[in-house]
Amino acid sequence: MIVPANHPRHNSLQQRQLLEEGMRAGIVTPTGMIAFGRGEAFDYLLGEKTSAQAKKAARAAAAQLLLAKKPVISVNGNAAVLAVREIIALAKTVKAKIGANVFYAPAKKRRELIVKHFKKQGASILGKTTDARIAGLSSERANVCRQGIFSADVVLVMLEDGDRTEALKKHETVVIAIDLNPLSRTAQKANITVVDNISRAVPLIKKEAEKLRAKKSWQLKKILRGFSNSKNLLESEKLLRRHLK
Ligand code: PTJ
Repeated sequence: MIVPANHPRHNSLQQRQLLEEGMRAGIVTPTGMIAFGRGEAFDYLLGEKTSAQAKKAARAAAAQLLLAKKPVISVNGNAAVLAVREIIALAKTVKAKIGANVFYAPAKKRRELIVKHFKKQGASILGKTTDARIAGLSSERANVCRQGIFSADVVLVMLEDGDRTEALKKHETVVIAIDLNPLSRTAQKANITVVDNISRAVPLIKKEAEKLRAKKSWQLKKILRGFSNSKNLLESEKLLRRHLK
């Protein structure tokens, strides 16, 4: 189906279609549709646009990724179909590896399909096979590549359940999350949370990274010192409440 360009809900309908196609291709888990629906509801309440809080968090996220020695962008089924080109572009800008990591079965098959999906767009990513486990996770999310997520100092996660952020933090990894729900466990536990739709947040972090690329490391660290995730999340929550009044 072609979504008419002038339809008032064009972006949302297009994303739904990408998910539907992704599910038929075996990349997106059926539960991913539910997760997406939850995100859409939050996006609606946030006015479907990037907030000032999200912009601040995106700047901090860009600074953190540029400071990282071994940054990795972790992608699951939803992220792969919703933002494949944007993720590749961000990875190039901040010199990050990309790794497929999924929760739902058939995990190995789905990771292979995600790797293939990125390959079609010209990017080689990790995750086809795994050779290490993140401690404290009993789900498939524990299975990672030693040279990727396992040894990363900074990991960007998006559209996720909360367990892994907690486990990664115990593993002494700095976690940046993209999550439309400022109250979610992932959002609350991450070091930096960008409360925005991944379709807007990923290009925004890239844009910020391009602006910050020439900065010295002390200048990037200063940006991080000036950012409080808890305050930023509280502001995002207030924004939601204002929209509900
Ligand atoms: O591909 P897999 O097997 O790894 O599946 C992963 C899913 C997405 C099914 C799984 O991680 C899951 O169930 O996630 P949750 O617990 O529903 O959490 C998803 C979070 O992402 C929720 O807080 C949503 O509000 C948020 N979210 C949904 N869509 C978007 C989003 N955040 C940013 N952009 C979106 N488009």
